[in-house]
Parts: sequence; C-alpha cells; structure tokens
Amino acid sequence: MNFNQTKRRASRILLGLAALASFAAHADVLDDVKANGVVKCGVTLAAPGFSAENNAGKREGFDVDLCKAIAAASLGDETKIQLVPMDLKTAFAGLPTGAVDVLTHRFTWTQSRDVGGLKWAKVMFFDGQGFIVTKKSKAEKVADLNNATICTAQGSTSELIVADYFRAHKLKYKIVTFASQEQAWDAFVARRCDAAINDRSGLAARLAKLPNAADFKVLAETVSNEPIGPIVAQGQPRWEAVVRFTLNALVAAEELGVSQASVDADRSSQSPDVQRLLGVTGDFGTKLGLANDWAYKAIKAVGNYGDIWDRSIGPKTPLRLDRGRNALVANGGLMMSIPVR
Ligand SMILES: N[C@@H](CCC(=O)N[C@@H](CS)C(=O)NCC(=O)O)C(=O)O
Repeated sequence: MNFNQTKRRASRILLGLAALASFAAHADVLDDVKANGVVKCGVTLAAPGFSAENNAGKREGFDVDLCKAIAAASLGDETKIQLVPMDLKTAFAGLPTGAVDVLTHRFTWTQSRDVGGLKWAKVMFFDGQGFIVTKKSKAEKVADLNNATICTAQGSTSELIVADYFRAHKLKYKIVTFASQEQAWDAFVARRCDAAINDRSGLAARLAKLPNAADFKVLAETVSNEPIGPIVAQGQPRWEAVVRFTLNALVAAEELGVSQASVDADRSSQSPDVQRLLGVTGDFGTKLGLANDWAYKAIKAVGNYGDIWDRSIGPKTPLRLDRGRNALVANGGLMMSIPVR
C-alpha cells in the first residue's frame, strides 16, 4: 500500500469513528436521559398558561408540567428537568442534535413535519387557529377581513392556512410575516396589521398578559385543525414510547378518576385498570425501560390531564379556556387514552 492509499484508508477509518461517536452520543435518548439524570425540554418562550415565568421567576404551565411528568416517570423525580425556551426557528433543530430530548412546545403535528424527521408522541391539545382583531375594527367574522393586513410568524402553520382560507372564500388580503410569533404579536398590538392569526390557545395566552386585552376580540370561526403534542427525534422508539405513555398515563388517570389528590389512596384501588396504571399489578413500566411506579410518580408530580388543564389554562386561570374538544371522549370531547393493557 502506498502512502496515499494508507492516508485515504486512515481518513476513512477516522470518519467512520467520528460517525460512530456522534451516533453513540444519541444512540438512545432514554439511556442518555438516565445517564445525565435530567430531561431537557424545549418549551414555548413566553405563553402564560403553557410556559412562562411566574412572579417568582419560575417557569410554569402546561408545557412545563408535561416536562415534569416525563422526568418523574423516567427518573422518579420531577425536579430533574432543564427547560430550554425555544422559538419556531430554533426548536425543531434542537432534537436531532440532542440540545433537547423532547419538545413540549406547542407545535402542530403535520404530515410534512412528521416525515421530515420529527415524531409526535401523542396529541396533548386539539387546537385550531383563529383570528384576532381590535374591537374598534368592527369585524365580526373572517369574511369582514377582506383587504385586511394579517400578521403571521415565519415557519408557523398559519401562512398556508391564511392563503388557503382567503383564496377559498375569495377574499383579498396582505400577509406580513415576522421572524417570530412574539414579533408578529407585537406588530399586531402596535396596529401594524388589521388582524393576527394563531392557535386559539396561543391567542388566549397572549391576551392574558395584555393590559388592554378588552380592546381586542378573537373571531368565532376556527379555520384549521391544530393537533398539538410533544415531539421527539425520529429513530428513538424507546424514548418516544416513554413520552407517549407518560402523557397517556395522565389522560388515563383522568378517565379512571385518579387525581393528584387521590393517587396515594388509589394504590389500594380494587379496579384492575387503576392497578395496572399505578404499577400495582403488571410490568408496564419495565416494558418501557422504567420503574413500574412510573405513572404513579408522574400523576403524583403533576396530577392527571384535567388537573393540569385546570391549574394552567382552565376557567379559573387568566386564560379561562374550557375543555371544549379537549374534553374526555366520555364527556363528548376528543381526548382519550390508549388502553393500558
Ligand atoms: N401551532 C403552530 C404555531 C406554533 C406557535 O406559534 N407557538 C407559539 C406559542 S403559542 C409561539 O410563541 N412560538 C414562539 C415563537 O415562534 O416565537 C405551529 O405549530 O406552527
């Protein structure tokens, strides 16, 4: 072998080793989470009720609670979380690099995002987009927005929704696109646009922190379906299952009447469903690579799905969101658990 051949072979081996090392770094996110002793969650920047700092400077909300539940299930301790606030531009890229283990950020499950390398574990929120306008504008329905200027954020699902909806209804519009939702919202509030569009929950969250919220109104029409849920990187079936079944356990708990307040007593329940969920019988935790009390730990940490809803975004919070289509199927909504069997 001459010098050049040796050099080429050596560099091929080095490249192979580098590829192996980077693969090994993310070989299995569940193993990484256990080794690091922390779950890194990408969360929404500043949406009250979902992920925002409270007066004590601590981030709280629905997205944060889901992160805590995942940490409680996988590490037995809901405090072992690292919250990474991310915007639309940076969030998706954080999964394959391992900057975050899961996005509990409020992103919509779409076909192109899914086949593009992101894996949604389960729907945590059935949302839909709506338009917000000033009360002064007198617009009552989307049809009144003919010739309107609409603020949107780049990379959000809204751009296509606006284009499709306005074309279908033969309305003229001008779209103004900003680098982030924050900027789009600020521009709308500063009256640079006649209307803004976002997930209805996102509009409620932003209105909740606006001092002059009474000057605005969200139009009644919901113009899209936005199934929102936690996302993991593709190729991580064990971790994806942990995230899916942790969220699922919170929904199952609500269906079975197991709440944060009752979960300790419920460990003595005679219901086979409750016994399986709480790890009293069966090995549903072990099969996920976790302890058998994984779901008990998650429910103890944050409560069931309804507990989280009520505490973060429900009728008694500034967002005042009722369950609507997120009610349990038993109550006429769309939310249901995958059977724990
Ligand atoms: N669900 C839509 C919108 C997502 C979205 O806009 N998220 C909001 C939270 S409600 C946000 O503030 N993102 C931060 C940002 O983009 O700056 C999507 O998946 O495209």
